[in-house]
Amino acid sequence: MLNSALRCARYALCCVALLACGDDDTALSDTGANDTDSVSDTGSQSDSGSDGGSPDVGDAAADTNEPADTGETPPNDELPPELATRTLVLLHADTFDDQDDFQNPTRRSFCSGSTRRPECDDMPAGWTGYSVAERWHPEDMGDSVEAGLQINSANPRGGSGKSLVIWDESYGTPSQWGSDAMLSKRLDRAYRNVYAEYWMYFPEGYRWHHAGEHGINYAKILRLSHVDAGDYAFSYGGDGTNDPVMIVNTHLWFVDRDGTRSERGALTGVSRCSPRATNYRCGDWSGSIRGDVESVAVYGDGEWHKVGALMSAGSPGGEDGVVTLWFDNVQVVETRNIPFLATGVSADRQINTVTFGGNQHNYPEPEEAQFEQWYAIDDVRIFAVDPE
Ligand SMILES: [Ca+2]
Repeated sequence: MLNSALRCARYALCCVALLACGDDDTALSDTGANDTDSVSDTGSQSDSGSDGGSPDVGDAAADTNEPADTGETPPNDELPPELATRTLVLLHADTFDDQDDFQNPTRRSFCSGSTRRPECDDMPAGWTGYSVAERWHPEDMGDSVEAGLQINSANPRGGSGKSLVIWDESYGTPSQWGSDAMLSKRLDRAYRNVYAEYWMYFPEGYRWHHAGEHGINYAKILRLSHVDAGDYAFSYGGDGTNDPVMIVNTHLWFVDRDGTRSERGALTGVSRCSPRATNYRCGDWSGSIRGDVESVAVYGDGEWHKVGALMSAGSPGGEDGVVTLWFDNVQVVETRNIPFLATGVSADRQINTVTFGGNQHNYPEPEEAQFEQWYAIDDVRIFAVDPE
C-alpha cells in the first residue's frame, strides 16, 4: 500500500522545491508518441503514418495559442521528492477549467502543423494539436454515442471546473488497437530533460479485457517525444514524424490462480528510439520500462491519481537515456541506459512535444455491443528539468 503519511511528508518538501523554481519561463519544449511490446502495433491508428502524416510547411509556432492558465497557480503544487534538487521550469499547465467545451467534430480529426482536417478552428487554448480516430461518433450516430476527445464539466478533478475526458471504444482483435484520442503540446523548443504529469480518473468499474484471452490490455496516456520541425505531431513508426519517443501506458493484469482471479495494475513505459527508420524498436534493447503499482485500486477505484514521467533522451550513441515514473508522487520505476539516440543521430533530437491520451488495446465487449467507457485527465503540467 502507498504510505500516505510518507507521501504527505514528501509533498511538503516538494512544495518548497516548486516555489523555489517559480513558474516564469525561460525555456521551451515539444511532443511524443506510443506503442508496446507483446501486442502488435499493426492496425494502430496512431502508429500509422498514412493518415495526416504529411510534412508540414506550416510554422509550428503559428498554431500555438496562448496558454490557458497563465497567471494561475496550479492546484497541485507538489512534485516528486526526487525532483527537489533539480531546477524545474514550468512550460505548460492546464486545469481545463477555463477552456471552452470541446469535442472532436468528426470521427477522424487530424489537427497539427499544416494538417488540418476538418478546419481545426476549435483547438483548445494553449494546445497545438489534436488527433482522434474512432468508430462511433455523434456526427452520424447522434447522442447515443460519444466523441472520443472531450473537454467538459462532467468529470472535473476537485468537483468543479472541467477536465479532459477520453472515451474508449471496445472493438478490435489481439493485434488491433481501438479508438484513439490525443491532445498535444509542442514546446517552444527541444529540451534535454522533460517532466510531465497528469491526474487521471478511471471510474470504479472501468472494464478491461482479460489479458489471457485478448493479449495484454493497454491504455496509452502520455507520450514525450521529438517531432520533426514543423511536422504533424501524431505520426509514429518508421515512416512517421516522431523519434525518440517514450510512452506511458496503464494496464490491468488478471492473475488466475487456484480458481481465484486477482487483479494487478501496472504503469509501464515503452521506448522508441532514433533513427525511427531503422531503430524505432531500439535494437536489442527491449524498450520496456516496467513499474508495478497497486492494482485495481489504481485503475478503476473512482479516485484521482497522479502520474509523473521524466524523460531524458541522452546523447547519440551514449545509451544514457533515462525514464522515471511516479505514481501519486512515489517513484515506481527508474530505467537508465536507454539507447534513445543511436550513434550518428543528431544530438538535437531532444524532447519537444508532450501528448496526452492515446490509443487503447482494450475490448471487454464484442464490437456489436458498441461499448464505450471514459476516463478523465486533469491538472496537467509540463516542466523542463535543469534547462540549459
Ligand atoms: Ca479541472
